[in-house]
Amino acid sequence: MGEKVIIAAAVVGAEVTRAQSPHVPYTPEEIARAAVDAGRAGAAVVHLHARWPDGRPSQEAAHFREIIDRIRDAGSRVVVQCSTGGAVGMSVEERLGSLVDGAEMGTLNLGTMNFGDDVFLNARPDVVRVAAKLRERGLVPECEVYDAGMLDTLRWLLERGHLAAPYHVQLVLGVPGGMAASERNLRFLVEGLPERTHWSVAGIGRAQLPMAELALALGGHVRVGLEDNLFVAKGILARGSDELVALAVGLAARARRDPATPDEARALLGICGAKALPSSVSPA
Ligand code: KMH
Ligand code: ZN
Repeated sequence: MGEKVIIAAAVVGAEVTRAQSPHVPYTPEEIARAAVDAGRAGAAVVHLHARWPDGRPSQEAAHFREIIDRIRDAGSRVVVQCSTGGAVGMSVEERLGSLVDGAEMGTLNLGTMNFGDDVFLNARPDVVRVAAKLRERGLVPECEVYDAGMLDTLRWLLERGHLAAPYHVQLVLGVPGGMAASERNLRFLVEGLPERTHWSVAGIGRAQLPMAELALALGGHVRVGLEDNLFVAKGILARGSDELVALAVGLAARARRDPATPDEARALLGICGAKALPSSVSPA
């Protein structure tokens, strides 16, 4: 097989609700199960948010701890990435609650933008603060890029030493208010990345699988899952993020790309040695 592809599963997010799909996980137990299932289906990384039992977004450390403990108790070695984006309207302080022991990566949102009818606030001093927190905790940042100017912020962070390798870039395309999920936009962003940057695409809504297919062809990595898209096909809800991961695995096979295992993803992402897994999780 060909070059490895890291498939990430965004299993819950902060926006999608049970009113939209009964398959959206809410409790730590449900979110952990979704993560473990996604790992079994071929995801190497899980992008985690948390919820209160009624579905409201949560950045409570206790929720993230319970989710991670449950993932590891189930024997999964999947790479754990915690969201520092949380939900619109949360303070940065609140958003940082997710960076608990056991996290291996954390997201770093690179700028303020319209997010649907809301505003997702990421003032530059706050971006610097989150970057510093990730470094302090020894976590590999995943830089979330929604628009072209955020690549300039990425370069600014690198030049000023606020960010250094290893880091990963997630190109999130199709958020209303951000860059549309088009081939032209993806190619433009990829060309603008700093050299040797590894990148992934998260297409929103029905763009998820087409963007994944394009990323596979262009040598990038992919993110799928219910956070970004609830459907496996027009009008057919995904029963879980694992179904979307399975579709991404199929696309990878067609593109002659080989899904990375969690440990291969750790090596590619520079996580090796960053965080030890509990001894209860036996080597793959
Ligand atoms: N929920 C969005 C406002 C992240 O996880 O870092 C932000 C988000 C990005 O989901
Ligand atoms: Zn997220």
